[in-house]
Amino acid sequence: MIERPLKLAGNSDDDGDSSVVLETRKKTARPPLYKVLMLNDDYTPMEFVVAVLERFFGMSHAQAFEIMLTVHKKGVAVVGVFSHEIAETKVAQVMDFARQHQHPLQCTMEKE
Ligand code: TYC
Repeated sequence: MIERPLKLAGNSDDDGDSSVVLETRKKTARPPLYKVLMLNDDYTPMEFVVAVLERFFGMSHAQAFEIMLTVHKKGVAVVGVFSHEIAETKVAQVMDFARQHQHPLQCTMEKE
């Protein structure tokens, strides 16, 4: 953790002395980010994956198709990066939607 003195005030009267008040301040840590990953399988229809990426990740049809093909060819792709809470929600939404439609589509998250 980086600490640095924070200058709050200095004497500007010209009576010869000089002083500053120093305070240590911790820099505000940014919250950790989580990658949401989509996994390939042999059964989920391509169009279903495209629809998921459009619906839950706000992708255009062209973007969604491109990412779906990456997953299909490479086995996995990052489909978004979010705070822990948002990532958990996206994963749950995708898994629920896939289960409702009886597709084995898998979605996970991992710390960036
Ligand atoms: N491999 C699937 C098929 O050939 C398509 C697919 C793509 C499935 C991406 C899952 O995350 C996935 N029907």
